[in-house]
Amino acid sequence: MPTDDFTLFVSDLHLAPAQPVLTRRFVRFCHEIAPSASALYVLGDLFDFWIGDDTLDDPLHREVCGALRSVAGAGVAVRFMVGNRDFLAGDAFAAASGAVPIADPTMIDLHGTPTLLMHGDSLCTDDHAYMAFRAQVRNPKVQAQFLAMPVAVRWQQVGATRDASEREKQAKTMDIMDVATAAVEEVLRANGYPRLIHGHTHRPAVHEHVVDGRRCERWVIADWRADLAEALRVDARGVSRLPLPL
Ligand code: LP5
Ligand code: MN
Repeated sequence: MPTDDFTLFVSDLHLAPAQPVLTRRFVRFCHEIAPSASALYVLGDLFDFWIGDDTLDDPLHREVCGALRSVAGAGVAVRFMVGNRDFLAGDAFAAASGAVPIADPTMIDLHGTPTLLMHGDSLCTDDHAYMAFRAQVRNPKVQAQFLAMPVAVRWQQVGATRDASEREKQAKTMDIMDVATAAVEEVLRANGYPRLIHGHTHRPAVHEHVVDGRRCERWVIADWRADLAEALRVDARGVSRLPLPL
């Protein structure tokens, strides 16, 4: 298997108009690095907030969709999983970006290694307040009501929700906001003990889980910051972290 056959994973970029440096970096990544890959997987929270596909004309959204489209146009399989910030990205976003939606979780084979892809938030099962919130906002009826509101009202609600979330996070321990080992073990067991790749926690690391005597690696992707960003690169030799240029 040639080592130039590689797959890239990014997550938690949190692209937002207030952080143009991140968007510049993403566009550069899409033009200079991603076109050489066989596939690019975006594993959630590409956007800091996505309040509906009717905002596709926002300058940031146009720029990001254009960049992704150019990757897809180069023959790269571009795949997109939603995160807890951009789960309202739907069919119109997919059409505009050329990124094909994938479910959370999704199992793929990478050079013979079964690999499970997730955003990671659904593994934070000790965070009961978040799990209740998640169940509520993933309810299609709640989403339809939200999407029926004017954009300005949606932004107000998202702002209030973000503030409430930030307040509540202050009172939570780091342990509670991390993935729960029991949830990780359950998903590994249910999927035949694969390698797991996820984001969400912003705690880049590689963990080893021994489940029913089977050894599984769990790779946590880093979030993007003004001074540091990375992609995970997987080729026939394994997984590595690829620092991205400013
Ligand atoms: O995102 P992150 O990593 O900072 O925190 C998450 C959890 N918080 C969230 C909330 C988002 O950050 C902000 C809202 C996104 C809105 C998406 C847009 C579309 C909305 C569509 C609605 C149908 O995901 C945080 C976890 C943390 O990860 C670690 O896993 O702890 O969870 C919380 O903080 C949730 C709170 O504990 C409970 C929720 C409080 C919200 C109450 C809403 C009140 C305002 C209502 C206004 C109308
Ligand atoms: Mn997230």
